[in-house]
Amino acid sequence: GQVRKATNMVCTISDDRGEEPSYVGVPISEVIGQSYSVGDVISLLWFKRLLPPWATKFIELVLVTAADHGPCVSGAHNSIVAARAGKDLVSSLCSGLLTIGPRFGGAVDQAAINFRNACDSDTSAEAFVEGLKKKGLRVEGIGHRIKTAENRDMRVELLSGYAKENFPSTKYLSYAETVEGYTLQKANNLVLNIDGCIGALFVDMLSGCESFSDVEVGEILELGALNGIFVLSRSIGLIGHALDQKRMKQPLYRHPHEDVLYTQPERPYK
Ligand code: Q5B
Repeated sequence: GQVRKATNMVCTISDDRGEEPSYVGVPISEVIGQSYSVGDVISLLWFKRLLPPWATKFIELVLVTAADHGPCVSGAHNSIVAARAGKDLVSSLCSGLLTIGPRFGGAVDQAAINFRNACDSDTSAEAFVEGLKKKGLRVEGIGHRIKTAENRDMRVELLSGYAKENFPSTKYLSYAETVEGYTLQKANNLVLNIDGCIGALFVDMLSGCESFSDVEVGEILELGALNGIFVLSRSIGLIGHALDQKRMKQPLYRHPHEDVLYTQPERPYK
């Protein structure tokens, strides 16, 4: 008889063996024929579900809103420097992507986890913020280099506005806004930032679309899927910056001496 051989890989999201590829069982002809959106495809391949239109529209709004934030942010800066050093497009993109982390663009999952836990356990904003401070931790999703209470981040306003109009509930966003109310008493740049807004709203979305159990929502956050949304979105901008530099044939970047404080000590030996 036939001997069953153990496979070396398991895949649960797509199949390319038949006449046409399929995404979580949906043939590509249906994806195209029924005009699935990018949000639908992300829902299928990342969450293995088809989510309701208000949710997939939100995913797409995040992709559009976080696609670029100018040349001065860490990621764009790195992509620009790499492109000007003559690196190819993929390397320039990767150079920018590698700056995404806890301080820049990669605070989405941790912000979501923290806001969710604190909200679900009825922790006051003060206890939440001061508890993190005691542990020497920053409040992920709070704070911005240039945005302040007086110079609000339009992206946060737009995403919050959409959610308040279209989500069944925005209780985690409300919690994050209460935290912002507390942190703004400490410094006026400790605003709810784009990472924190996306994080809180994703928890509202995942909890509100009735497709996931509480455990599954927690698992999605632990997997890092929400930072993945920022990575996907910002890749659009990073590629744009690399192409922009190459198109203009910009020369090698060198940081100006006058912008560096040189403080090496006197030579301690002969
Ligand atoms: N302090 C974002 O800081 C930034 C605090 C805090 C408690 C906080 C900071 C931060 C948490 C991580 C986060 C996402 C590093 C940001 C993004 C995408 C972007 C980027 C763009 C785009 C900014 C000065 C003093 C210190 C700190 C205290 C600051 N934040 N304390 N909790 N959250 N946030 N990241 O202004 O006593 O002097 O030591 O880490 O959510 O990445 O546009 O640029 O689209 O590209 O550089 O929007 O907030 O100030 O680090 O010198 O801190 O404030 O402990 O206190 P700053 P720092 P002290 S959105």
